[in-house]
Amino acid sequence: MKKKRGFYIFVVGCGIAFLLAGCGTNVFTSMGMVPAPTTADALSDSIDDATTAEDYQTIETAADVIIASATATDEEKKAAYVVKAEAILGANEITPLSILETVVDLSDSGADETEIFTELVASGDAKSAADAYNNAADQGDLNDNINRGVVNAVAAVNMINESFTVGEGDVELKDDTKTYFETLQEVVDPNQDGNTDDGATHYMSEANEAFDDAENLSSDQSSELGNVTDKSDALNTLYTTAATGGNYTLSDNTTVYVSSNSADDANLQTALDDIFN
Ligand SMILES: [Ca+2]
Repeated sequence: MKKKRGFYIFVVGCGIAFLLAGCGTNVFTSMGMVPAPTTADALSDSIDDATTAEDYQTIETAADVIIASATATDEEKKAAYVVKAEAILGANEITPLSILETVVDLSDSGADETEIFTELVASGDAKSAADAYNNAADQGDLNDNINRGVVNAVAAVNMINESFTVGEGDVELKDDTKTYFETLQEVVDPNQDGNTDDGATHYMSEANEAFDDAENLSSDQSSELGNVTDKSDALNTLYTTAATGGNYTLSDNTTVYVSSNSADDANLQTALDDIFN
C-alpha cells in the first residue's frame, strides 16, 4: 500500500481544497433548465442555474461559440473557457462535495484508492476540463486556480492509473496485450507524435502552475503534488530515453538499457518498478 499512499493523500488533499474552494461559488444550484446564453455575461450567469446534463451541454456549446467568435474579447474568451470547464465537470455530476464523499467512501470500503477519479470522471472529460482551464490560465480568481490545479492533477493521475496498476513492489499493465513501451506512450505521448505536451507530465506541470498561482497549498499538499510530479517527470524521461534507445538511470544510480523494441520490456519493467517504488 505504501506506493499508493502518495496518490491517495494527494487526492484527499485536493478533495478538501476543492471542497473549500467551491463553498463560495455554489455552481450547482438547482433552478431548472437554462436557455442558451448568447453573450459572455449571460454565459457566466447561466452556469449558476444549470442542473441537468442537458443544461451543461447547452452551456458548453454556448461557451464554444464565444471561444470561436471573431468579435469576443480575449477576456470574454478566457471567461468562456472557465465556464466551459465548469460545464464539463457539472455534466459529470462533479461537485466539490462529491469528490470528498467518494474519497471517504472508497477509503472506508477498502476499494482501490487510485481508481477514485477514474470512477468519478471519465479521463477524456478530465482532460477537456483541464484544457479549458489552461486556455483561460490565471484570471486572478482563487477558486478557478485551485479548480484548474485539481482538474489537471486528476487528468494526470487518471492517465497513469488507466494504464498501470501500481501494486506491492511492482507495476503491472492494465492491458497486457500491449508492450511496456506502448503503455508508457499512452501515458506520456498519447497521440504518438513524439511530443509529450499532451501527456501526464504536461497536466502535472499545468497543475503546479495553477497551484502556484493559487498560493494556497499546505506544505503536505505541496509535498504530495511534488511526489506525483516527480513520477510523471520520471515517466517522461523514461519514455524519451526509450524512444531512441538509451541508458536510463535508476534511483540507486545503476543504469538499464531501454528501448522501444519490445525485446527490452524487462528493462522497461525494471525502470517502471523503480519509478513507482
Ligand atoms: Ca504527443
